[in-house]
Amino acid sequence: MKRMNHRLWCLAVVVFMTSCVPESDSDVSRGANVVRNGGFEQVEAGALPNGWQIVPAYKAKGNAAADETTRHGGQYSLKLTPNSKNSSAAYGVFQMLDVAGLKGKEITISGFVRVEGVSSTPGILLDTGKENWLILPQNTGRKFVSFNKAFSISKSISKAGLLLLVSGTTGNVWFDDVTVGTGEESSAQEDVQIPAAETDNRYVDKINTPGWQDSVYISPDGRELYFAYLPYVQKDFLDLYFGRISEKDVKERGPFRPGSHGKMNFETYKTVRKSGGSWGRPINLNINSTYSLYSVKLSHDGKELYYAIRDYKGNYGGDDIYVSRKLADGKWSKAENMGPNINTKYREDTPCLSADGKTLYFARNKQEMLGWEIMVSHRVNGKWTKAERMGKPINQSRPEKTANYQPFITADGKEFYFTRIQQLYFSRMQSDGSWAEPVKVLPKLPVSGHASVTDDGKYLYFLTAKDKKSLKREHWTIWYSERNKDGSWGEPKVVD
Ligand SMILES: [Ca+2]
Repeated sequence: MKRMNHRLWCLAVVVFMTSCVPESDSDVSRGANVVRNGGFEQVEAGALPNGWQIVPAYKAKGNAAADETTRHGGQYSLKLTPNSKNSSAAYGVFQMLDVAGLKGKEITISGFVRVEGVSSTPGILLDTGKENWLILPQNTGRKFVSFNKAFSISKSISKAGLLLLVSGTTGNVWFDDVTVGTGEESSAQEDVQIPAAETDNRYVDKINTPGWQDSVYISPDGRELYFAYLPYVQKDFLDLYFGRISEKDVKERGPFRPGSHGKMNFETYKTVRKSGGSWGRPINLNINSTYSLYSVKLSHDGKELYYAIRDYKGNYGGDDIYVSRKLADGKWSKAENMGPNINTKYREDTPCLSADGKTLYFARNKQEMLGWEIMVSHRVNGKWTKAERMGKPINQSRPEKTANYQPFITADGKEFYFTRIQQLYFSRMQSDGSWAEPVKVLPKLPVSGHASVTDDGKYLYFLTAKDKKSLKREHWTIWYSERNKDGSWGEPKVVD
């Protein structure tokens, strides 16, 4: 699925959940929570099957109709024919589900699909305020193939809709025997994120995109690159597809993302370096949810992941710092708040653990833009001590007039990188153990931030603006620099 399509799908879903969802339950299926008419039998050929409606995404064109000539058992299938002028426009049908029967359950979506000649990937979305995607094959070779995927549904959902979607300009997709089955009680708890059944069902095609890249981090071994991503909705994009949403709306409510009902959130992706040196497809981390998750950093043993979550109900206030532990299957455990010695009613973010795992650096802000200070906490007998401000010269004497944030300490503990008002600085540890006066790392760049350095000291990854037109934070991209023999950093290069 191309990223553009994903973005449009997102918008389609937002329109769906915010403007189209019936508040009454008169149109929901009952009983065994099986999708009504998922076999598409109670219908006339050429008509839209009963119980299904067109997803009201603006200007997404196509046709949905029962087809008696192409079917998987039964009398009919549902044929979707995308016919939008723009290949990224999503088209599809939906129906509301019985939300009471889904809450806190493990559910399975299954059925059969045949895909021919579409210019983009079809998919099924179970929208419960959280995206539950089932991405389907782009071509099934003129035959029906089965699909089946399980999802854990939170107890706190208030609506649920099932969407069958395809984007593009050409081709046909047939669905048959679409079923939503419920199983045992889910282990999902109230209002916590639910790890996706798979981590690779949502992705972006590239690392640097027209969307918003943030908080990049290179792993200690240089093999994994993490970054926060937000498919920023451009004004021209809105005008093109969703003319009813004004720029004022975007300013007031933020850009749009499904699952958050009008508020868009950062998600963190990971890409792994391939044997040839290029980066693989960025994969959505399983701890992402309906909040902004950003600024991830690994412990050096790779067993812990530290990060920030913005404006989450479980926070002490503002952004808080969380930790997840690596599970046996390679996924990350659910977000665990680091507690009141680290987190407060103020904003805490950009954590960074020392290589020995005993010191945690992060940033705290007590006001709006300025006022960021770098904090430090120590792990003593497995517990984190009450965080204290780092002294000068990393922090400054008038914090309300400046900002120091995004700390990073190198594996040898001798170089300390951080951002001071949109410029990367670094300080070297002196022989007496104190930090030298910080200096700019890349003084030629107009802006820079979020530095991390590989353990071998050879590579620096960071964010910057490619030119003066890109100075707005949402237009920065991910760059790197290679260490020169004299210890300085070489000409910055964009990551592709
Ligand atoms: Ca906080």
